[in-house]
Amino acid sequence: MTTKKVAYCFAPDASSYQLSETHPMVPERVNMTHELVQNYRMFPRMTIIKPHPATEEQLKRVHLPGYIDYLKKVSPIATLGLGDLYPCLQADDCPMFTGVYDYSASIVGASIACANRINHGRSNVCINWAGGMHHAKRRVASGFCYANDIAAAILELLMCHRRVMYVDIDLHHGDGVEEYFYNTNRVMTLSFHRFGNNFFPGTGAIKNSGVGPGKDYAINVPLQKGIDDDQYIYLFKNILNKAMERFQPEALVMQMGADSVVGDLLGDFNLTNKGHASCLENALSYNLPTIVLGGGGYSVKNVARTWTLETATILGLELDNQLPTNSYFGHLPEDSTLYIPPVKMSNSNTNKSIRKVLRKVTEILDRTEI
Ligand code: V1P
Ligand code: CA
Ligand code: ZN
Repeated sequence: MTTKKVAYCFAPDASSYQLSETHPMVPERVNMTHELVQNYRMFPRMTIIKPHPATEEQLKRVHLPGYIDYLKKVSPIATLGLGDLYPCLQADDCPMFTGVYDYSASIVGASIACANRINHGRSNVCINWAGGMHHAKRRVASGFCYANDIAAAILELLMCHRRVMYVDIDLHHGDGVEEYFYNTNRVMTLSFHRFGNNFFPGTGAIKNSGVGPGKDYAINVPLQKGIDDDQYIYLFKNILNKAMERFQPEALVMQMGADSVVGDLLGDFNLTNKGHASCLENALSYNLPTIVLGGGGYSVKNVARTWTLETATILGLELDNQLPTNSYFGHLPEDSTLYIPPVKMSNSNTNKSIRKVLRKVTEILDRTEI
Protein backbone atom coordinates (compact mmCIF):
# COMPACT_ATOMS: atom_id res chain seq x y z
CA MET A 1 0.00 0.00 0.00
CA THR A 2 1.21 3.53 -0.79
CA THR A 3 1.74 6.46 1.52
CA LYS A 4 1.15 8.83 -1.38
CA LYS A 5 -1.82 11.21 -1.23
CA VAL A 6 -3.81 10.31 -4.34
CA ALA A 7 -6.61 12.36 -5.94
CA TYR A 8 -8.93 11.06 -8.65
CA CYS A 9 -10.56 13.70 -10.85
CA PHE A 10 -13.75 12.61 -12.54
CA ALA A 11 -15.97 14.82 -14.68
CA PRO A 12 -18.99 12.64 -15.57
CA ASP A 13 -20.01 15.06 -18.34
CA ALA A 14 -16.73 14.44 -20.23
CA SER A 15 -17.63 10.79 -20.78
CA SER A 16 -21.23 11.33 -21.83
CA TYR A 17 -20.50 12.55 -25.39
CA GLN A 18 -20.09 10.68 -28.67
CA LEU A 19 -17.78 12.05 -31.37
CA SER A 20 -19.92 10.23 -33.95
CA GLU A 21 -21.87 7.00 -34.01
CA THR A 22 -18.96 5.00 -35.38
CA HIS A 23 -15.95 6.92 -34.06
CA PRO A 24 -13.21 4.75 -32.48
CA MET A 25 -12.73 7.25 -29.63
CA VAL A 26 -15.43 6.29 -27.13
CA PRO A 27 -15.51 8.63 -24.10
CA GLU A 28 -17.69 6.06 -22.31
CA ARG A 29 -14.49 4.04 -21.63
CA VAL A 30 -13.78 6.47 -18.78
CA ASN A 31 -17.12 5.54 -17.17
CA MET A 32 -16.25 1.85 -17.60
CA THR A 33 -12.96 2.46 -15.80
CA HIS A 34 -14.77 4.44 -13.11
CA GLU A 35 -17.15 1.59 -12.41
CA LEU A 36 -14.38 -1.02 -12.20
CA VAL A 37 -12.32 1.23 -9.90
CA GLN A 38 -15.38 1.68 -7.73
CA ASN A 39 -16.25 -2.03 -7.69
CA TYR A 40 -12.67 -3.01 -6.81
CA ARG A 41 -13.31 -0.74 -3.79
CA MET A 42 -10.54 1.77 -4.48
CA PHE A 43 -12.51 4.99 -3.88
CA PRO A 44 -12.08 5.09 -0.07
CA ARG A 45 -8.30 5.17 -0.67
CA MET A 46 -8.33 8.39 -2.76
CA THR A 47 -9.76 11.87 -2.66
CA ILE A 48 -12.44 12.06 -5.34
CA ILE A 49 -12.58 15.43 -7.08
CA LYS A 50 -15.38 16.73 -9.27
CA PRO A 51 -13.58 19.36 -11.35
CA HIS A 52 -15.03 22.52 -12.91
CA PRO A 53 -14.92 22.88 -16.69
CA ALA A 54 -12.07 25.10 -17.90
CA THR A 55 -13.05 28.72 -18.41
CA GLU A 56 -12.79 30.40 -21.79
CA GLU A 57 -9.77 32.30 -20.47
CA GLN A 58 -8.05 29.03 -19.43
CA LEU A 59 -8.74 27.49 -22.85
CA LYS A 60 -7.35 30.59 -24.57
CA ARG A 61 -4.04 30.20 -22.70
CA VAL A 62 -3.32 27.16 -24.88
CA HIS A 63 -5.40 27.88 -27.97
CA LEU A 64 -5.86 30.72 -30.40
CA PRO A 65 -8.83 32.78 -29.17
CA GLY A 66 -10.46 32.46 -32.60
CA TYR A 67 -10.27 28.65 -32.41
CA ILE A 68 -11.96 28.57 -29.00
CA ASP A 69 -14.64 31.06 -30.15
CA TYR A 70 -15.22 28.80 -33.14
CA LEU A 71 -15.51 25.62 -31.02
CA LYS A 72 -18.08 27.41 -28.89
CA LYS A 73 -19.99 28.55 -31.95
CA VAL A 74 -20.09 25.15 -33.71
CA SER A 75 -21.00 23.32 -30.51
CA PRO A 76 -24.80 23.70 -30.64
CA ILE A 77 -25.15 23.60 -34.44
CA ALA A 78 -23.08 20.54 -35.15
CA THR A 79 -25.96 18.75 -36.76
CA LEU A 80 -26.47 21.29 -39.54
CA GLY A 81 -23.96 19.56 -41.81
CA LEU A 82 -21.71 22.59 -42.24
CA GLY A 83 -18.54 20.48 -42.01
CA ASP A 84 -16.79 21.90 -45.07
CA LEU A 85 -17.04 25.44 -43.78
CA TYR A 86 -14.97 24.62 -40.71
CA PRO A 87 -11.27 24.24 -41.37
CA CYS A 88 -10.21 23.77 -37.70
CA LEU A 89 -11.85 20.35 -37.37
CA GLN A 90 -10.68 17.48 -39.57
CA ALA A 91 -13.81 15.72 -40.70
CA ASP A 92 -13.04 12.03 -40.04
CA ASP A 93 -10.71 12.28 -37.06
CA CYS A 94 -12.26 15.30 -35.34
CA PRO A 95 -15.87 15.61 -36.40
CA MET A 96 -17.87 18.40 -34.90
CA PHE A 97 -20.56 17.19 -32.57
CA THR A 98 -23.12 18.78 -30.32
CA GLY A 99 -21.35 19.72 -27.10
CA VAL A 100 -17.80 19.65 -28.49
CA TYR A 101 -16.96 22.84 -26.54
CA ASP A 102 -18.33 21.54 -23.22
CA TYR A 103 -16.62 18.17 -23.75
CA SER A 104 -13.27 19.90 -24.33
CA ALA A 105 -13.71 22.34 -21.43
CA SER A 106 -14.52 19.44 -19.05
CA ILE A 107 -11.37 17.54 -19.97
CA VAL A 108 -9.10 20.60 -19.74
CA GLY A 109 -10.74 21.67 -16.46
CA ALA A 110 -10.00 18.26 -14.93
CA SER A 111 -6.31 18.31 -15.90
CA ILE A 112 -5.96 21.88 -14.59
CA ALA A 113 -7.60 20.75 -11.33
CA CYS A 114 -4.95 18.00 -11.09
CA ALA A 115 -2.18 20.59 -11.57
CA ASN A 116 -3.68 22.86 -8.91
CA ARG A 117 -3.76 20.03 -6.35
CA ILE A 118 -0.12 19.29 -7.10
CA ASN A 119 0.85 23.00 -6.96
CA HIS A 120 -0.76 23.36 -3.52
CA GLY A 121 0.85 20.15 -2.25
CA ARG A 122 -2.56 18.66 -1.51
CA SER A 123 -1.87 15.51 -3.53
CA ASN A 124 1.26 13.63 -4.58
CA VAL A 125 -0.48 11.92 -7.50
CA CYS A 126 -3.56 13.19 -9.33
CA ILE A 127 -5.44 11.15 -11.95
CA ASN A 128 -7.61 12.29 -14.89
CA TRP A 129 -8.40 9.32 -17.13
CA ALA A 130 -10.44 11.55 -19.49
CA GLY A 131 -7.32 13.65 -20.21
CA GLY A 132 -4.24 13.06 -22.32
CA MET A 133 -5.36 14.77 -25.54
CA HIS A 134 -1.83 15.08 -26.87
CA HIS A 135 -2.45 15.91 -30.56
CA ALA A 136 -4.51 19.12 -30.17
CA LYS A 137 -2.65 22.14 -31.55
CA ARG A 138 -2.90 25.84 -30.73
CA ARG A 139 -5.15 26.59 -33.71
CA VAL A 140 -6.51 23.23 -34.82
CA ALA A 141 -7.97 19.94 -33.59
CA SER A 142 -6.07 16.79 -34.55
CA GLY A 143 -6.19 13.03 -33.99
CA PHE A 144 -9.40 12.89 -31.92
CA CYS A 145 -8.09 15.76 -29.70
CA TYR A 146 -9.88 19.13 -29.63
CA ALA A 147 -8.22 20.93 -26.72
CA ASN A 148 -4.81 20.22 -25.24
CA ASP A 149 -5.44 19.53 -21.56
CA ILE A 150 -1.82 18.37 -21.15
CA ALA A 151 -0.30 21.68 -22.26
CA ALA A 152 -2.79 23.51 -20.01
CA ALA A 153 -1.79 21.37 -17.00
CA ILE A 154 1.94 21.73 -17.70
CA LEU A 155 1.61 25.54 -17.95
CA GLU A 156 -0.09 25.47 -14.56
CA LEU A 157 2.67 23.28 -13.06
CA LEU A 158 5.33 25.65 -14.44
CA MET A 159 3.96 28.39 -12.18
CA CYS A 160 5.28 26.45 -9.15
CA HIS A 161 7.91 24.07 -10.58
CA ARG A 162 11.16 24.98 -12.30
CA ARG A 163 11.24 21.91 -14.60
CA VAL A 164 8.44 19.55 -15.69
CA MET A 165 8.98 16.12 -17.25
CA TYR A 166 6.31 14.87 -19.69
CA VAL A 167 6.25 11.15 -20.52
CA ASP A 168 3.90 9.77 -23.17
CA ILE A 169 3.38 6.01 -23.62
CA ASP A 170 0.38 6.31 -25.94
CA LEU A 171 0.93 4.34 -29.17
CA HIS A 172 1.09 7.65 -31.07
CA HIS A 173 3.64 10.45 -31.02
CA GLY A 174 2.74 13.22 -28.56
CA ASP A 175 3.18 15.84 -31.28
CA GLY A 176 0.88 18.53 -29.86
CA VAL A 177 2.56 18.62 -26.45
CA GLU A 178 6.00 18.46 -28.06
CA GLU A 179 5.14 21.46 -30.27
CA TYR A 180 3.99 23.65 -27.33
CA PHE A 181 7.30 23.16 -25.50
CA TYR A 182 9.69 22.57 -28.41
CA ASN A 183 11.78 25.66 -27.72
CA THR A 184 12.05 25.58 -23.93
CA ASN A 185 14.35 23.71 -21.56
CA ARG A 186 11.84 23.96 -18.71
CA VAL A 187 9.80 21.05 -20.10
CA MET A 188 11.32 17.80 -21.33
CA THR A 189 8.94 15.82 -23.54
CA LEU A 190 9.57 12.09 -23.90
CA SER A 191 7.33 10.09 -26.23
CA PHE A 192 7.49 6.36 -27.04
CA HIS A 193 5.53 5.66 -30.23
CA ARG A 194 4.92 3.59 -33.30
CA PHE A 195 6.82 5.25 -36.14
CA GLY A 196 7.37 4.88 -39.89
CA ASN A 197 5.39 4.34 -43.10
CA ASN A 198 3.36 7.47 -42.33
CA PHE A 199 1.93 5.99 -39.15
CA PHE A 200 -0.18 8.80 -37.64
CA PRO A 201 0.82 11.60 -37.00
CA GLY A 202 4.05 10.94 -38.91
CA THR A 203 6.28 13.01 -36.61
CA GLY A 204 8.55 11.86 -33.75
CA ALA A 205 11.86 10.91 -35.37
CA ILE A 206 14.78 10.72 -32.92
CA LYS A 207 16.61 13.54 -34.67
CA ASN A 208 13.78 16.03 -34.09
CA SER A 209 14.76 16.90 -30.56
CA GLY A 210 13.87 20.57 -30.01
CA VAL A 211 15.06 24.02 -31.08
CA GLY A 212 16.77 27.03 -29.49
CA PRO A 213 16.96 26.67 -25.70
CA GLY A 214 14.77 23.56 -26.11
CA LYS A 215 17.33 21.72 -28.27
CA ASP A 216 17.79 18.15 -26.91
CA TYR A 217 14.77 18.50 -24.57
CA ALA A 218 12.28 16.82 -26.93
CA ILE A 219 13.04 13.11 -26.76
CA ASN A 220 11.50 10.69 -29.24
CA VAL A 221 11.58 6.90 -29.09
CA PRO A 222 10.36 5.46 -32.43
CA LEU A 223 9.23 1.83 -32.34
CA GLN A 224 7.90 -0.79 -34.75
CA LYS A 225 4.96 -3.17 -34.69
CA GLY A 226 4.92 -6.11 -32.28
CA ILE A 227 7.13 -4.71 -29.51
CA ASP A 228 6.89 -6.90 -26.38
CA ASP A 229 6.98 -6.16 -22.65
CA ASP A 230 10.68 -7.02 -22.21
CA GLN A 231 11.86 -4.69 -24.98
CA TYR A 232 9.51 -1.85 -24.07
CA ILE A 233 10.22 -1.94 -20.33
CA TYR A 234 13.98 -2.18 -20.98
CA LEU A 235 13.84 0.99 -23.11
CA PHE A 236 11.42 2.78 -20.80
CA LYS A 237 13.43 2.23 -17.61
CA ASN A 238 16.81 3.04 -19.12
CA ILE A 239 15.67 6.15 -20.98
CA LEU A 240 13.59 7.53 -18.13
CA ASN A 241 16.40 6.91 -15.67
CA LYS A 242 18.87 8.80 -17.86
CA ALA A 243 16.34 11.61 -18.48
CA MET A 244 15.66 11.99 -14.74
CA GLU A 245 19.38 12.04 -13.97
CA ARG A 246 20.11 14.75 -16.56
CA PHE A 247 16.95 16.87 -16.27
CA GLN A 248 16.20 16.68 -12.52
CA PRO A 249 12.51 17.63 -12.91
CA GLU A 250 10.38 18.90 -10.03
CA ALA A 251 7.11 17.47 -11.38
CA LEU A 252 6.02 14.70 -13.73
CA VAL A 253 3.10 14.30 -16.15
CA MET A 254 2.34 10.79 -17.46
CA GLN A 255 0.20 10.26 -20.58
CA MET A 256 -1.00 6.64 -20.33
CA GLY A 257 -2.67 6.10 -23.73
CA ALA A 258 -3.80 2.46 -23.67
CA ASP A 259 -3.66 1.97 -27.45
CA SER A 260 -0.09 0.71 -26.88
CA VAL A 261 -1.58 -2.39 -25.20
CA VAL A 262 -1.96 -5.61 -27.25
CA GLY A 263 -5.23 -6.07 -29.13
CA ASP A 264 -5.97 -2.39 -29.67
CA LEU A 265 -8.28 -1.61 -32.57
CA LEU A 266 -5.83 0.95 -34.04
CA GLY A 267 -2.59 -0.48 -32.65
CA ASP A 268 -0.22 -3.39 -33.21
CA PHE A 269 2.06 -3.46 -30.17
CA ASN A 270 2.24 -6.61 -28.04
CA LEU A 271 2.38 -5.01 -24.57
CA THR A 272 0.35 -6.53 -21.77
CA ASN A 273 -1.49 -4.24 -19.39
CA LYS A 274 0.87 -5.45 -16.64
CA GLY A 275 3.80 -4.27 -18.79
CA HIS A 276 2.07 -0.93 -19.46
CA ALA A 277 1.37 -0.51 -15.74
CA SER A 278 4.93 -1.42 -14.78
CA CYS A 279 6.12 1.63 -16.75
CA LEU A 280 3.89 3.78 -14.54
CA GLU A 281 5.17 2.00 -11.42
CA ASN A 282 8.73 2.74 -12.50
CA ALA A 283 7.93 6.42 -13.15
CA LEU A 284 6.23 6.75 -9.75
CA SER A 285 9.32 5.34 -8.04
CA TYR A 286 11.02 8.73 -8.61
CA ASN A 287 8.60 10.11 -6.00
CA LEU A 288 7.87 13.32 -7.89
CA PRO A 289 4.52 15.10 -7.71
CA THR A 290 2.77 13.43 -10.64
CA ILE A 291 -0.28 13.93 -12.85
CA VAL A 292 -1.52 10.73 -14.51
CA LEU A 293 -3.64 11.16 -17.64
CA GLY A 294 -5.43 8.87 -20.10
CA GLY A 295 -5.09 9.24 -23.88
CA GLY A 296 -5.78 6.82 -26.72
CA GLY A 297 -7.23 3.34 -26.39
CA TYR A 298 -9.80 1.86 -28.77
CA SER A 299 -10.57 -1.65 -27.55
CA VAL A 300 -12.65 -0.15 -24.80
CA LYS A 301 -12.80 -3.09 -22.39
CA ASN A 302 -9.00 -3.34 -22.50
CA VAL A 303 -8.74 0.39 -21.83
CA ALA A 304 -10.92 0.01 -18.73
CA ARG A 305 -8.85 -3.00 -17.61
CA THR A 306 -5.59 -1.12 -18.11
CA TRP A 307 -6.55 2.13 -16.36
CA THR A 308 -8.18 0.18 -13.50
CA LEU A 309 -4.96 -1.78 -13.02
CA GLU A 310 -3.01 1.49 -13.16
CA THR A 311 -5.23 3.15 -10.56
CA ALA A 312 -4.37 0.19 -8.30
CA THR A 313 -0.68 0.55 -9.17
CA ILE A 314 -0.79 4.19 -8.02
CA LEU A 315 -2.44 3.07 -4.77
CA GLY A 316 0.07 0.23 -4.33
CA LEU A 317 -2.67 -2.41 -4.43
CA GLU A 318 -2.65 -5.84 -6.01
CA LEU A 319 -5.92 -6.71 -7.73
CA ASP A 320 -7.63 -10.07 -8.12
CA ASN A 321 -7.65 -11.20 -11.75
CA GLN A 322 -11.38 -11.87 -11.44
CA LEU A 323 -13.23 -8.68 -12.42
CA PRO A 324 -15.88 -7.54 -9.95
CA THR A 325 -19.50 -7.54 -11.10
CA ASN A 326 -20.20 -4.50 -13.26
CA SER A 327 -22.61 -3.31 -15.92
CA TYR A 328 -20.23 -3.31 -18.93
CA PHE A 329 -18.55 -6.72 -19.04
CA GLY A 330 -20.70 -9.75 -19.83
CA HIS A 331 -20.51 -13.30 -18.49
CA LEU A 332 -18.29 -14.81 -21.19
CA PRO A 333 -14.99 -16.26 -19.88
CA GLU A 334 -12.95 -13.68 -21.87
CA ASP A 335 -14.93 -10.92 -20.18
CA SER A 336 -14.20 -12.05 -16.65
CA THR A 337 -10.53 -11.23 -16.13
CA LEU A 338 -8.41 -8.12 -15.55
CA TYR A 339 -5.04 -9.10 -16.98
CA ILE A 340 -4.42 -9.03 -20.75
CA PRO A 341 -1.94 -11.65 -22.01
CA PRO A 342 0.43 -11.14 -24.96
CA VAL A 343 -0.35 -12.79 -28.32
CA LYS A 344 1.78 -14.66 -30.85
CA MET A 345 2.62 -12.06 -33.50
CA SER A 346 5.58 -10.92 -35.57
CA ASN A 347 7.85 -8.38 -33.91
CA SER A 348 9.68 -5.94 -36.19
CA ASN A 349 11.83 -4.67 -33.31
CA THR A 350 15.00 -6.73 -32.88
CA ASN A 351 17.04 -6.57 -29.69
CA LYS A 352 19.73 -4.95 -31.84
CA SER A 353 17.35 -2.22 -33.07
CA ILE A 354 16.19 -1.61 -29.49
CA ARG A 355 19.79 -1.15 -28.30
CA LYS A 356 20.44 1.22 -31.22
CA VAL A 357 17.45 3.40 -30.26
CA LEU A 358 18.68 3.47 -26.65
CA ARG A 359 22.18 4.48 -27.76
CA LYS A 360 20.94 7.32 -29.99
CA VAL A 361 18.54 8.69 -27.37
CA THR A 362 21.25 8.49 -24.69
CA GLU A 363 23.56 10.56 -26.93
CA ILE A 364 20.94 13.34 -27.00
CA LEU A 365 20.29 13.20 -23.25
CA ASP A 366 24.04 13.34 -22.59
CA ARG A 367 24.15 16.73 -24.29
CA THR A 368 21.57 18.30 -21.93
CA GLU A 369 22.69 20.60 -19.11
CA ILE A 370 20.65 22.00 -16.24
O1 V1P B 1 -4.53 8.38 -39.96
C1 V1P B 1 -5.19 9.38 -39.66
C2 V1P B 1 -5.40 10.57 -40.58
C3 V1P B 1 -6.67 10.61 -41.29
N1 V1P B 1 -5.95 10.54 -42.60
C4 V1P B 1 -6.12 11.65 -43.45
C5 V1P B 1 -4.70 10.48 -41.87
N2 V1P B 1 -5.76 9.51 -38.47
C6 V1P B 1 -5.66 8.53 -37.42
C7 V1P B 1 -5.74 9.27 -36.10
C8 V1P B 1 -5.33 8.49 -34.91
C9 V1P B 1 -5.50 9.32 -33.65
C10 V1P B 1 -4.92 8.72 -32.40
C11 V1P B 1 -5.22 9.57 -31.19
C12 V1P B 1 -4.46 9.22 -29.94
O2 V1P B 1 -3.08 9.35 -30.10
C13 V1P B 1 -4.81 10.16 -28.76
C14 V1P B 1 -6.21 10.27 -28.36
O3 V1P B 1 -4.68 7.89 -29.58
C15 V1P B 1 -6.79 7.56 -37.56
C16 V1P B 1 -6.74 6.18 -37.63
C17 V1P B 1 -5.57 5.33 -37.58
N3 V1P B 1 -5.76 4.03 -37.74
O4 V1P B 1 -4.47 5.77 -37.38
N4 V1P B 1 -8.07 7.92 -37.65
C18 V1P B 1 -8.80 6.78 -37.74
N5 V1P B 1 -7.99 5.72 -37.71
C19 V1P B 1 -10.25 6.74 -37.83
C20 V1P B 1 -10.90 5.52 -38.00
C21 V1P B 1 -12.29 5.50 -38.08
C22 V1P B 1 -13.02 6.69 -37.97
C23 V1P B 1 -12.36 7.88 -37.78
C24 V1P B 1 -10.98 7.92 -37.72
CA1 CA C 1 3.54 8.20 -27.28
ZN1 ZN D 1 -2.85 7.04 -29.53
